[in-house]
Amino acid sequence: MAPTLALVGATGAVGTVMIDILNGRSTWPWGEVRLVASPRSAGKKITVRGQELTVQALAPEVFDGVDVAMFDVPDAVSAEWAPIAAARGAVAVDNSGAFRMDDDVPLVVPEVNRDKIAVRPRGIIANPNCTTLSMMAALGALHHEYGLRELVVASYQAASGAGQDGIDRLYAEAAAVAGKQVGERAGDVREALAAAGLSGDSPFPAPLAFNVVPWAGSLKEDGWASEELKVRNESRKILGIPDLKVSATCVRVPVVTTHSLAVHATFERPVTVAEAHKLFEAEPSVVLVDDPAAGRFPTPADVVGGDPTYVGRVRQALDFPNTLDFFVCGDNLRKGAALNTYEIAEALVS
Ligand code: 11C
Repeated sequence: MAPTLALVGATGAVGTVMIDILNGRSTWPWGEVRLVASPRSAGKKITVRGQELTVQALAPEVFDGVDVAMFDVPDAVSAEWAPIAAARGAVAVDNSGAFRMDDDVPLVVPEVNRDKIAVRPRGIIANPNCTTLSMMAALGALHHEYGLRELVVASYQAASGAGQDGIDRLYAEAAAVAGKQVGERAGDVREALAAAGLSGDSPFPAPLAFNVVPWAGSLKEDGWASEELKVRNESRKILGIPDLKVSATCVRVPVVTTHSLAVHATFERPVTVAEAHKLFEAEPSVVLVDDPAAGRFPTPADVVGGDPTYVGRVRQALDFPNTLDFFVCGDNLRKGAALNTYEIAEALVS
């Protein structure tokens, strides 16, 4: 019998993208699909592959008979419910941060460490953070050939990383500054937002319109942001390099969807730009766009809505041996979240 798939968080920002992904797959290994959400969203109708489904309220019984349950919900909801799904016989594929660093939970990017899905003592597989994920296919391909040793990254993260609230806030701020001459005097963006009633209650700690904000996540020890530590710890676990040297600075930019990263990666062996290009071209989930003379490189405006991650601006670092600099862009709601989760689910039944 064809396996049963559940999607928990079917009505959220990532869940909505997941529905789009389910509807667009060219192959379909599943039988029944169950959509699950909070009691507030229960009863909603959503069409999946031509069939209108009713969203069910999250309860232990919804996992009975489910083979794979994908979770696109906040950390606390996953922490409580993924083990319940696993206890009822499903494999939980969780997109939250609740289990990623648990030794008994594999953290999987199929292009890089697909083999890890086989060993899952808790019945849970974790999906990485969208910032880490956006560079993993490209980095994994390079690491496999040249042995990654050090990684220094700066991220340029989209508002949708902060969920629907982040998207709504960026649009509201953009409307408040539209047509105004702001960004020329310290404080004038804040004044424009205040005049539009947008002085508080933002998911971002500073204005995002006409600005960049060097912060993502929550405050951790010694001034690090949680997002920066996730990039470090998750990269080490996915690539299987526990002592990888990593330093990350995470920055929010006024982009709705698609995270970008400037990557400075040092390898055990020398690697040329031509060799890196060849590897990127051979990786099906990476698109190489690297012709600066023609003004061609990846940008979020061109990448959003796509499944692959895009790589460009590949350079050999002038003053650092065995080091490449490059720029990656990935849709943080697709490969960065829903798509990778779905690819893990599909790998489980293929
Ligand atoms: C952001 N990357 O852009 C975060 C969102 O650990 O899954 C995803 C947080 C996570 O704010």
